[in-house]
Amino acid sequence: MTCRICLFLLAAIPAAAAGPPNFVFILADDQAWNGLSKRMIQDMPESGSDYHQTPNIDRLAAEGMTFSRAYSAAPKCEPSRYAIMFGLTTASLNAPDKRTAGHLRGDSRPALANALKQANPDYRTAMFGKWQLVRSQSQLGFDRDDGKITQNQDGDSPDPRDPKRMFELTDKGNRFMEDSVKSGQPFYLQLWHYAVHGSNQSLPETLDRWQSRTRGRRHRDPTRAAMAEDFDRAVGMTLAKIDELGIRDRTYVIYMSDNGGPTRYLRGGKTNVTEGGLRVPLVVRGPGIAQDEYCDTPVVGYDLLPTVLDFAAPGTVPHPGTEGGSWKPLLLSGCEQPVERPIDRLVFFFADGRGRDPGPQAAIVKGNYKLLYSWATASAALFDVSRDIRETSDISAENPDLASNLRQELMDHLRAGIGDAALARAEAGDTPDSRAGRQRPRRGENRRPQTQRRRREGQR
Ligand SMILES: [Ca+2]
Repeated sequence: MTCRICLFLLAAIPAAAAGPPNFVFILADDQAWNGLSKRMIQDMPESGSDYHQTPNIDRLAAEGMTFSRAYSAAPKCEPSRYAIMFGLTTASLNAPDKRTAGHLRGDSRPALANALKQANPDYRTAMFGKWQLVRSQSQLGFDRDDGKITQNQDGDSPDPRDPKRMFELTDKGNRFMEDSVKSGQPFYLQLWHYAVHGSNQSLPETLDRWQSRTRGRRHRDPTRAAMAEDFDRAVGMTLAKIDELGIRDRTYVIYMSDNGGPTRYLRGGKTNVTEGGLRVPLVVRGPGIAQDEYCDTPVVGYDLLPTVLDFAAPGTVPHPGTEGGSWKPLLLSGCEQPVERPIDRLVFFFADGRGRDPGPQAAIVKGNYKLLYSWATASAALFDVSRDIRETSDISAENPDLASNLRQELMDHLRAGIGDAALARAEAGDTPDSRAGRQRPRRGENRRPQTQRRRREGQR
């Protein structure tokens, strides 16, 4: 172990010598925990796809650390992204869905790019791709963005050679990296892809190849597999540019999905706070991180803000109230060091229960234990997800004190975030989204006609 730590320290020296590191944060949309051909748990075949092929992202994982138990902050796009930007749980942001984002508590806080530029004004920042947040990219600290296009929910593209606009935003990101290197400035680049959200789009020739291939059991939709392959190619173009520019040894690449998706293994999927909705692929590569490591420490999307600050400007204290913790000690120790968070719990809250089973839910995670609470049944269930990843055995009866304490801690956290009145409404079945559901869709939210209808893959 001593020798391993020495290697980590030696590997970290070039980054320190080269000045502040760069960051490329690639966020997939709706990619399931087992949506990559790379397994998220080394000895568990079900943790990888038996159909999709993602060689470039798999290679990235082999060059860095794969997280077996990474959680999105929420089981849906907008709240998950808000939480990443502000380093807070969606409950504390009071942003369980985009319709409630108008009264975000995070609005007065510096978002990730704001905080990074405050810590070191030399940083150039850019955000390309799916945004969907109420406040603009520039308000949240980005120097460059691609504007209104980011309100395109599905990323549907009129260009058959650019499915999901994946190559367009990759090109923008590559040009931004080139410019940053030319100017001699460190950079933070967000590439928030529209892939692999439905509706499925891919290059025609890619789809042709997948139509004739033998399908898997967990994944079996050729239109989705073709989109995953094209998306992986786009990620490969970003990685190739990093190598071409000669900045791999001072660039951290973070690859993650914004929420879970269909796995045919884990319980639930998108819009559930069960493992299927929250557990996502996460890979981090960069200076000081050993190759081909797996880490089963629980981490969450709202850890990214303190992680980036810790690498970019060591010693910078995140804004008071930040709930995420830095992954830096963990990444540089081969998963030996813990993630220290101001609060010793992960909390998930999803209030949008309109027409969905099982309705509004919340969850709290502490160590191996996870307590799920459902407003539809006003009941809680306790799981040891280290042994029961599929959440099949409720152990609350055998652990009544633990279940009771976790439930109380969860409700206290929610109450502090959304307030007594909102919590009382949730208890009464009147969630923010059940009320917002009666509103008319906002302008710009209408989808383009789908080019390839997504086939449902047994999400539940
Ligand atoms: Ca999503």
